[in-house]
Amino acid sequence: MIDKKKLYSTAEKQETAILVAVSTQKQPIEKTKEYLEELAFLATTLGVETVKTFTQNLERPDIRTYTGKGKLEEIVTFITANPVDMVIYDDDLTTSQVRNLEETFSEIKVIDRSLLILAIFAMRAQTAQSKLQVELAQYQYMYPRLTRLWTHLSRQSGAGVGMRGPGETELETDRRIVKDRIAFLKEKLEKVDKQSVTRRKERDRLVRVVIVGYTNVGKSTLMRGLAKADVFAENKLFATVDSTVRKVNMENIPFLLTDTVGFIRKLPTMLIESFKSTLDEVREADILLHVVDISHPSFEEHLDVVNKTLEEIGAANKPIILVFNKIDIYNPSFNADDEEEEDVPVKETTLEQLKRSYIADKADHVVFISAENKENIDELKNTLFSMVKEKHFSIYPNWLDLGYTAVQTEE
Ligand SMILES: Nc1nc2c(ncn2[C@@H]2O[C@H](COP(=O)(O)OP(=O)(O)OP(=O)(O)O)[C@@H](O)[C@H]2O)c(=O)[nH]1
Ligand SMILES: [Mg+2]
Repeated sequence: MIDKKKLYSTAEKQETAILVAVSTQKQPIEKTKEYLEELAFLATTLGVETVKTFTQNLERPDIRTYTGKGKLEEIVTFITANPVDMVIYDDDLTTSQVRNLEETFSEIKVIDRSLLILAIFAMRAQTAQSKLQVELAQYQYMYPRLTRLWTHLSRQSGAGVGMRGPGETELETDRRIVKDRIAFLKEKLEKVDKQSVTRRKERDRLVRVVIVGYTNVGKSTLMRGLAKADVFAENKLFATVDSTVRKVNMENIPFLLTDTVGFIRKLPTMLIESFKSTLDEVREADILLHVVDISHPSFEEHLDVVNKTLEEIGAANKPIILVFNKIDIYNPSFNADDEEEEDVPVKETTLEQLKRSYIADKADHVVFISAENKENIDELKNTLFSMVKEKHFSIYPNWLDLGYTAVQTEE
């Protein structure tokens, strides 16, 4: 398999990139700038340093070279004077765009948004299942795009796609090899998926609570707080790619709490397809804890992205608690609508103010917390517990007769 870790290795020297995005009528320049910040964060996660960003206002991206000719020349001039390792585009590129850009930039790598996200997933995958899921998604991404870049990369990695028979045309051979590999991975993944379905079935039929949300909002930090689980949390995107499940007891009622992969704007569709089994955890949830990073200037857009992704995977319309996290660093001046509050320092935005704000009306169950500082966790626990209890007694109406007593345990 093409080893993205090797590709973006930071061992010798930090790789550098320039980022490119186009602003359209639908995507004003402020949005574009913010998306570029996210793209730079994605690059950082892979150890790639952004040295410059380029944006251009266009009706729509150019079908041949994404940006227009003038901007392309500007980019070429820049990279001639300041050599970089790659050019990263904030949208997905078509095969012909990749081809044209590769020709223009010659030795410099051309990377698009999906490729970047796939590389991060490849770096983060821990279990055999998620490794297979990512590899499948990578090959599915690669198949329609088999271009010079890929043949070049595959030769470097020296495995998988690189093994071609002599005398055949490279691209055709690559296509066949990739196709075979996809079929092989699908079959292997199906077996692993079956095992995880069995594993899920074997778990007690306990109430299942799944933590969902945009990437880097604090899902794993919350999981640690609620389940005392030793899960990995980091200020990087997609720290979590595999799911972690823990059994939690609240007042003698057990339930399962799952931390899982985060979502992002334009999550590559092949990742959603390949991660079907991981996302089944979300689909099979009884209750969702949707965590939102309220300190992020675009938290409302993130909320929409997550809701849309939940719809896409068939997990909408579940009982949900909307958990606004990171209230300790929330700065309301980010909200353009709240101009009067522009100068209110962070500390003065009290929990009470948040509860009275329009944000509190965003769902039936809304809780404001700081997972890191353990602020207002009790309110979250109470809300969650009453929902878990209701569901639990609908599954086990005779729970109390089974010898379990619902005593109030001390915190
Ligand atoms: N200030 C502040 N930071 C927080 C809070 N909760 C989490 N963080 C930080 O936010 C970053 C991301 O936290 P994670 O728990 O890894 O987030 P996640 O949603 O699991 O992220 P992914 O697995 O990458 O999708 C870490 O640096 C945390 O320390 C909070 O309440 N306040
Ligand atoms: Mg996480």
